[in-house]
Amino acid sequence: VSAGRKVVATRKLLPASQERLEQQGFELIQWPKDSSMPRDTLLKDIKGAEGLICMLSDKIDKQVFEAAGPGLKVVSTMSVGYDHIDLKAAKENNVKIGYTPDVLTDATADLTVLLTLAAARKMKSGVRAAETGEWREWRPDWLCGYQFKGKTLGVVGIGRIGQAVASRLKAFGIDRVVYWGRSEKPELKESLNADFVSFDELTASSDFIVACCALTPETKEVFNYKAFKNMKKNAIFVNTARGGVVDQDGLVKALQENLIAGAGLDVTTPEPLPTDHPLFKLGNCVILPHIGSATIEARETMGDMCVDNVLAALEDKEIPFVLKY
Ligand code: 8YV
Repeated sequence: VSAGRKVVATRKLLPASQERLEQQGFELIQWPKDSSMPRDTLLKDIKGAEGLICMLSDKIDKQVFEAAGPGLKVVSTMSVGYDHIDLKAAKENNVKIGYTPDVLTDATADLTVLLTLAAARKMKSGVRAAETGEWREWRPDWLCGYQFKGKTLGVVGIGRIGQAVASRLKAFGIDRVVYWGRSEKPELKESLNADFVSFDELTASSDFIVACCALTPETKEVFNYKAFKNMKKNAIFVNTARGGVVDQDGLVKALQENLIAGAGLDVTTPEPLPTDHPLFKLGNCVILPHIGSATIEARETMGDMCVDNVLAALEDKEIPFVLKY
């Protein structure tokens, strides 16, 4: 039935996802290498496709929709974030967007806690010291970091992931949770005893500051030098959202000047971050290669959801995980 109907994937999909698409008889064009499909290949291969499976590093803009032609029904992104998709162009071209919310909340919240602990307890310097022989005598003041008990956590973007981070860190002893975002969420007073504050109050009063927000015009580079300067000297800043919420030069300067105690980043600008970037030289900055959702459980489910979204759209059924935009 579906012979000749094409689905394009910008990455090599998990085997289970490939099988499901091929069993349905769709022609699956995927980039065969361990990298992402180059843009010129995407613009060529997308012509006549009905479905596109993509990731955050693919820019899905007007040009892509135009290259696809009128047959494109769905863009199915293997992510909860959708800042890489031009929603206006999607609407103009009558293309639905499928995404993968919820199933990566736990994985990403766990990794946010990991980075917060790593930065707070000077893990990078500790690992280096252990591996290089810099570890000699025990000293009472060596590699001392900060603990959570009685401290304030500031969450920028307290959606699903931000709330999961706050409840985890409360179990570590966090006393007060403050948040800033698009709007106040009164129900969070009940569930997390969390208070809505201004961005300036959040940065000035928090000991741990986590960015879990979407990248939007309001959050773009909201963490700039001025914001870091406003933070406490003992503040730990963690970003598992998008590199674009940080003015990275401002962060480098703030860390070099010890305006804050440390940072943990799972996201940077650009990605991958060049290995000679000054952030890598700083002992008080831990960097991971955007692995927030990288658990077997989350990624398998994300892969399934992605295919569910494509198959539903191609069968003209309701898309199960559709982005309402
Ligand atoms: C994805 C993410 O792994 O879901 C998101 O928004 O940032 C990660 O979980 C990444 O986007 C790959 O598409």
